[in-house]
Amino acid sequence: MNQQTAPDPSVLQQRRAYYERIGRHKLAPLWEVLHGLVIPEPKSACQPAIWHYAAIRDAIMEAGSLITAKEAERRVLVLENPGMPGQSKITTALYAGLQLIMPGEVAPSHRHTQSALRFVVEGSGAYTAVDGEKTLMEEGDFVITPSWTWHDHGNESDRPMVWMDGLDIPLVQTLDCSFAEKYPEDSQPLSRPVGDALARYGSGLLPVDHEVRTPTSPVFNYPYRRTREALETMRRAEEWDPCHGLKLQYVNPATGQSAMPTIGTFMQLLPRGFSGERYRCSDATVFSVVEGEGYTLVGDGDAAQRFDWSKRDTFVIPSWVPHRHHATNSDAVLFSFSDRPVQKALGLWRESRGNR
Ligand code: 1HN
Repeated sequence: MNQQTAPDPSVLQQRRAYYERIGRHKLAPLWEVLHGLVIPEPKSACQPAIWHYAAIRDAIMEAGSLITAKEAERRVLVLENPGMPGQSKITTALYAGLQLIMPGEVAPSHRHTQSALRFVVEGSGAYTAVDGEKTLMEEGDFVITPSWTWHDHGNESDRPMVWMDGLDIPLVQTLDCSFAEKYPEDSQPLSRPVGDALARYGSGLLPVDHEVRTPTSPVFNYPYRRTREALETMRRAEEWDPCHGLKLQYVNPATGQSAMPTIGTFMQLLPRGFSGERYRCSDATVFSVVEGEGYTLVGDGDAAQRFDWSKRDTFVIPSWVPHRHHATNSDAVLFSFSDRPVQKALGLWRESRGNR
């Protein structure tokens, strides 16, 4: 951009008066805002942040004695990005929260146009029901609630369960296409046995006459046991990505596309002692630590922050912020999600490795 000399005060005065006049016609001068609109690279209100589970677990459990899941509808502590307080966002386009469901509770059935993912952080054996089918959830499971499907949750185990919710709420808000309604009863009727969707669509097979009607994966629980086993088998090939270790993306088996249309989901293995190379991408990413411990260096040089993490911690890296993952004393496994499929569908997504 070429430098220009500042205009004369009288010219500035004339311009201000002009802006005032045209404002009455619902008009505004682009030239005053252009350089803030079309910027050379992403500059986000979203800040890097980490939530240590050990530091917040008590607060999550305390919510369990202050309000029931039924009264709250969903008893969730929002993971608020500190750069966007009060906006219920973890990144500019996505929402995340930690949901608690106590033994014996039911979170009543409803549906909405926002798509949701659940990533199980603590507990075993609670369920979610989606469109007439229940799935029992275990730590590390990735569970999908597709847009406009009835869903309710319950906990028939004897321990609390906590999962991370990820939803495309800010994205849907931007597009003004939020619709929602409550089911007339707390729990929806079930029409298929537990495990049906995984057997039908998640075994490298599809029903012979399967037709793709919606973009969301027909598999709605991707059990951690299977994902972990895939990573463990793949590691024997010793083909490590310098930035990501071993990284897989969850896909819709009927289309080969991302499992959810608006949210990309990933699982990666960093072997013990892994020291990742610098990486950045245009999709702000939320990480949940499934196993192990390590740290992520966020940013460059003096401005770099070090996020030390261990099992059950959550951290977020904003768009285009360089970062490097390290696994210290053990193998580490990271789940992550972002708005990558949206950016890719629109031809916007970028990434860069190393010092670029
Ligand atoms: C929702 O429906 C759930 O179904 C969780 O568990 C979190 C946050 C905002 C709007 C709807 C759920 C939510 C939500």
